[in-house]
Amino acid sequence: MTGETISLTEAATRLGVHYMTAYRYVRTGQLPAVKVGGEWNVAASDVDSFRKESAPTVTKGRRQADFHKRLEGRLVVGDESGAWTVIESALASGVEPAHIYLDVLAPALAQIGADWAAGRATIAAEHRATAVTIRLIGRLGPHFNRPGKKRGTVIIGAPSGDQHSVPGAMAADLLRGQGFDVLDLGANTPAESFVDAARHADRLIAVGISATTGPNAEAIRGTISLVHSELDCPVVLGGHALVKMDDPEALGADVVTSSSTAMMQAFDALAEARIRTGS
Ligand code: B12
Repeated sequence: MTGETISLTEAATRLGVHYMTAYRYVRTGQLPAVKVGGEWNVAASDVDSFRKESAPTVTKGRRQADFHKRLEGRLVVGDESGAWTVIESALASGVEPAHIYLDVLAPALAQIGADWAAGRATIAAEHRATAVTIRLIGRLGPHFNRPGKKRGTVIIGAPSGDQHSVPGAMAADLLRGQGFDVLDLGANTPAESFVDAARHADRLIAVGISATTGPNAEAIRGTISLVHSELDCPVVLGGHALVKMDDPEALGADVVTSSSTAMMQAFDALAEARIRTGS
């Protein structure tokens, strides 16, 4: 926190609200704050910005669109209960669970990653954010359960050498919401483990490779090649790493997707094809 720092009591006075109201602003991620010696401290500049943004001319819609900003503030300080309060507020205002991932959590993480890359956020902040994110995903998971017969199984995982498990976990829930059974193998998955999981899957639709770490083409290629040589099953490749890759199609996957929407369409199409061929 840079510049003048004030207590939450002082912030409440400057905002003209009761202390408990100011506390609620903090816990719902609307007002950034850090706890020092058991007391919440707030940057005076944040109180000024908050006051301006809360002026009557500012619409309610703008505040609602800020869920990802609010969440980001709670994630970087590792405040799980505050982060969950932001998610609950978003759900209560009608944001669908899938959009909590795509429009609230993913942008918050992207901003944290960009801040880390630019030297504005510490590695510790990124780790705190990840730890809370994993717990938020655990709490959001049941929102993606769909009753009824499943459309088949998708195996998903990050290739060997890739430590990013969160993107695959989110992709897995999005697919569960579309009626698939999903086995999420997590980060740094050996190629053989993809094959082993796929061999034992009930009505296998496809293997999905979640690639986030950039320079990892050989591990991705090796995984795709082993799945193809051992099993008769399509491989779908997706994830943030593809954004910077020159020619991801050359890695040998049957489908390469560039967005979450394209990912869902790809697995939909593979499930439909399976029904058509009766395989
Ligand atoms: C959290 C995080 C970490 C955590 C991961 C913890 C975990 N358990 O997941 C830790 C701290 C371990 C980490 C490490 C590193 N990270 Co990192 N990390 C991030 C961060 C902030 C968030 C990632 C995330 O979860 N995003 C949220 C998801 C939802 O976003 P998404 O990727 O778009 O996922 C969607 C789609 O891709 C798609 N999808 C995902 N999987 C799949 C699979 C299939 C089959 C399909 C079809 C689609 C699909 O669906 C998802 C949901 O919509 C990103 C920033 C960012 N922009 O994302 C950096 C980021 C990914 N990391 C980066 C880097 C550089 C690293 C490190 C190399 C840093 C270092 N020097 O140590 C290491 C890599 C270590 C390794 N060997 O893998 C860079 C990657 C740049 C690049 N492409 O190479 C980023 C972009 C940060 C940045 N701005 O520079 N990181």
